[in-house]
Amino acid sequence: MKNIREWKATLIPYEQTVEELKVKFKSIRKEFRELNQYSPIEFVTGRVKRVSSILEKAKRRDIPLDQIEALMEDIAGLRIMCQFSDDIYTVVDLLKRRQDIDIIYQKDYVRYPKPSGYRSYHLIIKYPVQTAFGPKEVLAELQIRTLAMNFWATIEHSLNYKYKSNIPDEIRERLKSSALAAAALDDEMTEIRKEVINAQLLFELKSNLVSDITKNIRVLMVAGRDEEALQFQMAFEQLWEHGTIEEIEDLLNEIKQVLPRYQLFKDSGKA
Ligand code: 0O2
Ligand code: 0O2
Repeated sequence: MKNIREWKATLIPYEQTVEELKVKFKSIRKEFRELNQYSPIEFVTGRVKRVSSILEKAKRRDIPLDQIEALMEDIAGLRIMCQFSDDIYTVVDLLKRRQDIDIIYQKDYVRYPKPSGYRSYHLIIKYPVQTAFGPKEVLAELQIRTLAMNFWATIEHSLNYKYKSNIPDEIRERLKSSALAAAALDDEMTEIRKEVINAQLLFELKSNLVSDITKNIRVLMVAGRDEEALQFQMAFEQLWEHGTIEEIEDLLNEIKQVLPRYQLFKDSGKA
């Protein structure tokens, strides 16, 4: 049986793994933010299992004490929280492309939830750390989940703790249905996000068309073709508020047809 000092020495590489990976995963978020891009990572947490929990799990799983490091995969644990379920798979792809971690296996409890209702994507990895005494490879567990999945898992974990894993059947059933509600919330948020993105794209398209139309009407005026310019201006004002994208596009094409090629304003970005 290890003494406190020996446990400390055993856990140092795990502490280092958690600290290093926290910095690395947080910097993925930072990079996206600095480039003004959406980050699939919302936040990152991590911990090293306490010695009492390691010993308790070893006993529960019949893991010989001299094989803990080889057989206990979650002594170092990191959690990556995402806003939307789709982001989980984006993060998994990002992690699979990294050269500093070696993925040993994965468990997709997002598509295939556990009987308890638990959802998360798990990656078990091997990570090389440089210690004061040379290189060492340690196992770590990465849990990737949405904020809703995390909310559910945190509460379910604390209830399991409170009831010492003997949660009454009635509460267990209610937890299962609240897991379904959390999954429905994730789905609904994903749908809302898609609609918002589509609305933004339509808005951008409309803004570009409007900008091209007004610039080409100005070209007509400069060319002294005031009457046509006025007609197009009036047609544009009618479409501006309630016209469809197709109608506005048609109007732009009409204007383009009456303008000589060399006078055409083609690209709103290069005016
Ligand atoms: P809460 O409210 O659940 O967050 P136990 O002895 O059962 O309490 P054990 O087996 O030591 O706990 O659990 P573990 O896996 O060591 O986790 C200890 C605490 O760290 C738990 O919180 C976890 O939720 C939290 N934690 C934070 N980040 C991670 C992570 O990346 N992986 C894992 N597995 N746990 C993480 P509490 O204190 O029980 O409260
Ligand atoms: P523990 O039991 O102390 O490790 P397997 O042997 O393949 O069935 P294993 O090794 O239990 O699975 O891994 P699994 O099921 O992937 O779970 C690993 C971790 O995921 C757990 O570590 C929890 O942090 C989390 N987890 C899995 N199932 C649940 C669940 O139903 N509810 C909650 N809240 N978390 C879950 P632990 O807790 O240290 O488990």
